[in-house]
Amino acid sequence: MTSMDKAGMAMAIAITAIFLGIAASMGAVQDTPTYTAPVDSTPKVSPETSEPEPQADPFADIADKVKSEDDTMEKETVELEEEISMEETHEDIKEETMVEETHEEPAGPTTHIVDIPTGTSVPGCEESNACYLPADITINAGDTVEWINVDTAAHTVTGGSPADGPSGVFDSSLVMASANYAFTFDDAGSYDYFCMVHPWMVGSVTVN
Ligand SMILES: [Cu+2]
Repeated sequence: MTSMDKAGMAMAIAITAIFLGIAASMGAVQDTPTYTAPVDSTPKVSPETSEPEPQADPFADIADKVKSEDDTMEKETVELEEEISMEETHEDIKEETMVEETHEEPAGPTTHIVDIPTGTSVPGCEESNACYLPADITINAGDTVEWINVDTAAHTVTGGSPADGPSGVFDSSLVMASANYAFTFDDAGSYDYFCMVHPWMVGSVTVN
């Protein structure tokens, strides 16, 4: 054995002695009836291990998982918000286009004349669809139709049809000879009308 080995052995023995001493003292402590070892030793052991993190890791994992789910939801929310803002942009463009189209129309609302011809108080005009002239007219929303009774008899311009009766949308009541009746069509649609006195008299207004 070299002196170094001896020194090593001595060190080992010394260390072993220290451990034995500690073990003995711990045994002595445990034997002491007044010492409440579990309560006192537990807080001492915990800091010595200095590894509270492994215990916290499962929670950290859960926290990370929750956080990543939150991030995913935030991403989805942002994507949805982007889609909504894109739709709004499209609507804005549509509205702007519509406004431009409205501005491009120079004429504005117009009045269209429809005659109630002579001799319509007896049947026959319906054969050539000439009880109102023109019997079928197409106009734009906001335009007015003015019916002029050039006949010697009184007539009506009544929304609806002889089969279904008055629609209630418009009704001139009796328009006497040489009198007239006007109605402004604000809503697009197809409007049939007839004469309540002479049910063969029918016409229509198509509003674009
Ligand atoms: Cu009539």
